[in-house]
Amino acid sequence: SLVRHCFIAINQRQLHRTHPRILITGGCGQLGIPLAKRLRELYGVENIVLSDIVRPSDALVQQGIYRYADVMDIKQVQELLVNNQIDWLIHLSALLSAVGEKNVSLAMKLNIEGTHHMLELARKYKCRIFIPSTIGAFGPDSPRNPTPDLCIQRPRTIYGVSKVHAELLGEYFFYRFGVDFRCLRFPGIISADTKPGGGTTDYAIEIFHEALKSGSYKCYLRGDTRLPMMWIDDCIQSIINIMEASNDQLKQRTYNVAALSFTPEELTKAIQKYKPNFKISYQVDDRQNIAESWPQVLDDRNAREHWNWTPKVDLDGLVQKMFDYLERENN
Ligand code: AKB
Repeated sequence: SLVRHCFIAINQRQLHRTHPRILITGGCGQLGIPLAKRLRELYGVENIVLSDIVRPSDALVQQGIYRYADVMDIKQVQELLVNNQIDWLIHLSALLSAVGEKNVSLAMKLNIEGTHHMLELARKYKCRIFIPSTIGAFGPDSPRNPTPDLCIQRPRTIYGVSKVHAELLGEYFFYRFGVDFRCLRFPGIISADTKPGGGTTDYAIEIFHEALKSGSYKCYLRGDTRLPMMWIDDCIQSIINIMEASNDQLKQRTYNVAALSFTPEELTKAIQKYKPNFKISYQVDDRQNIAESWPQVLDDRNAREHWNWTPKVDLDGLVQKMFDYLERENN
């Protein structure tokens, strides 16, 4: 009969599914949009569900499936996961470091309870789950140059505390329930086409916009504040690499990933190669304290050794890509 025929066809489609079906939460932020774009190229538009609580732009809707999902409402995410036969969860919803300090209760709710919900769903439905961590998961007692994967972690921001919580809980779910939890500690991520959402490393993006707009930038960090940073394409590639790595390759569940480290002074010099008249001045605020408690250089040798992590973009490459994109946009 027709019903039986359809049933067999659906089952065959499932059996022959070669790509994972992926749900991205908090997908309208700095990482979600470029990540969805790349995953759609790799695994097919129909296999990637981007979700968030914001109204998407027309362009975003045209790129593929977009659904409303609030990670505070576990049932809603559960329904999305079941209806779309999700295999991998990529949980990006979080308040970042600077904005988290301005709204600690919301950061606790979203970053901690949201993570509980996603880990529970990964356990229940046997999904592979990726949750990003950050250099913010380290604190003033951690070694800062370089900072290894395993060391003292006593962060002083709610963002950092919530990310250590995610690392520990994810690893607990892995050892206790076999949840395929994977986690990367990211440096400041620099991108041209998507904006960061209230972090301490945001200066390294704002500076480019101001260099083009006004030719000068007032930086909220001191000129000698060294922080680890990474170009967005490298970040996206690292997520894909760790998600595709075999369980044998992963000797641990949480890895540092690094690319470069620079100070505002060094970034200014690199910018001045393209814009010789560019000027920087400094007006330091609370974010300086946060930055000073974070790693200056991340030690990512385990990621390099275990699953061949290799970033591609250096400081000059990053500056060039940033100006290329922004100048194209302005014209
Ligand atoms: C922030 O500055 O809060 C983020 C991060 C490094 O996690 N960009």
